[in-house]
Amino acid sequence: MTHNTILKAALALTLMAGVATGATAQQTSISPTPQRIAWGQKAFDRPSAIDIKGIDKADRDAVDALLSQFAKGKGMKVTIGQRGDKAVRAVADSIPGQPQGYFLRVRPDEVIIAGNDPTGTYYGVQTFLQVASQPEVMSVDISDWPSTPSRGVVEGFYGNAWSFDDRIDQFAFYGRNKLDTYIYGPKDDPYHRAKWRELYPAEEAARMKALNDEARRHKVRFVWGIHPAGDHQWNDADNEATVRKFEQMYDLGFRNFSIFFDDVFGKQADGKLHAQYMDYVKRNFIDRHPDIELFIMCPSLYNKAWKGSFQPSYLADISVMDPSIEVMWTGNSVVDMIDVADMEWINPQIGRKAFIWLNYPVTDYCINHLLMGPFTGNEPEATAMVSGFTANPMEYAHASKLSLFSNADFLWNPSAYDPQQSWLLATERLQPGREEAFRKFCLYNVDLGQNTHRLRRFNESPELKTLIDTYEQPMSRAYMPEAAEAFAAEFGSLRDATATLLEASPADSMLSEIRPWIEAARMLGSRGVLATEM
Ligand code: LOG
Repeated sequence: MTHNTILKAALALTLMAGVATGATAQQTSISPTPQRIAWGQKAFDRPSAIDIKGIDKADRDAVDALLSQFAKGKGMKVTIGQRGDKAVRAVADSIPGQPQGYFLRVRPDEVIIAGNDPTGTYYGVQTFLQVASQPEVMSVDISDWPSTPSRGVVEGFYGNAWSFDDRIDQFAFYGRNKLDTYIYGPKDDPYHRAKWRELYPAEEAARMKALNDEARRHKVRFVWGIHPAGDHQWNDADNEATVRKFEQMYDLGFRNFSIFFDDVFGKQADGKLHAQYMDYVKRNFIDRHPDIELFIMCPSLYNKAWKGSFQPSYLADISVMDPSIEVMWTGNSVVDMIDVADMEWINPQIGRKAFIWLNYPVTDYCINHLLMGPFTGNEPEATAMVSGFTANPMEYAHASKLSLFSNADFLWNPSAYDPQQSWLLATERLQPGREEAFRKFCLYNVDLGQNTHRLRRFNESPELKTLIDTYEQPMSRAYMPEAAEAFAAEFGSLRDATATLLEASPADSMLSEIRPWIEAARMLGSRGVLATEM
């Protein structure tokens, strides 16, 4: 590019940006995309204080979330409440009836946040915080609810488990993105798997309790999971050990539970024994605590490709379990995106809607890769056929948020989901002010490379690919200065983008977590520039 063309391009971009902001002044992109939204004109300038009506009756976590962003005092009037509360009676007819639904009205003289239930009120606040994140807050009416039940994460990978701080940070992120489920199953927590019979020692127990308490504050159901399948003896002693461990977790405050039977084979993978054991725990633990919500099982046969490796009756054997027990499923294979055909195959066999364990963006089987591309490949219509949908992430908790953000967006409102738009917004929210540099880096970290599970993403480094496609042939015949220039520009922009990220990395949890990949991308950029100069 000559200086002249750069100038022209820059001018064009500035003009376009100007037009765009002019037309959509201060309308924020809300994620997950609401089901119904009608924007109006400007309502008011962002207040620093709000005067809350309904504060005593409204859900405490919702009020706390509101007060984390605004001081309480003389200011904008905000009415908050739940269906049935006096404060929101005037809009009762506008509150959607779906679980976790809410109605939000932002007007020049008043804001109303009305939930159908406590989580709905909390989600109404989260949406309001996004609407009010601009200096000029726009009038809007939003009627919203999730299309998919139980949306979230299954921390179910092998290797370095997330840290305490990672998890605390994740729960706030889930709350903001309306993810309501976190299933705890890190294969390498000894008290989850290797030493499943042993109770957590006091110090560990206190930390687990702190995590569960924090999850609750963000309306996340922390599903505590146990993996006894490796050496369960299928006898009373081990059944009782399970209940004892669950009782410990119940006493710590846990109200959601799961049992994992994945990755065991032979006599440990007996469907009849699994079903009997699940029903035993249901009768002797779950049923004794009416306030327990979720009880989930991850079977040994958890994907279609493996059906030949287990007893032919495995799925039929577990299908007789109590119908309230959720059954996890990863799809057509271990690592697979979910479609309608997958659900049509599995649901009738287990006599219930499967609960999805999506093995993406987990990288425990391709650990030298980061999965930072758009979240694509799941069929929107399949979400109506699941009882829940959780994603197994990377051991890099912060970097996983890029994919989880879009997963949340997809599950909340599948028919409105646009992978590219969602990725653009996620990159902006996660690296505000540096989103262009971050996007450049991410686009070089999309594919999984050759791997045992054969999932590939071929849309990695598209700009570089275009250059190669354009110039490879003609360059083999004669040297082309414009090709060298084009390659140098692409490598140069990768080098500059990664320099920006490296500079910011000491103060940014995500960038410091993935620093080795940023260093590698910087080297690729610098080497590319040097090579083209040569
Ligand atoms: C494990 C899981 C692992 C994932 C990807 C399930 C149900 N279990 O093949 O712990 O993170 O694949 O490597 C699995 O997916 N086994």
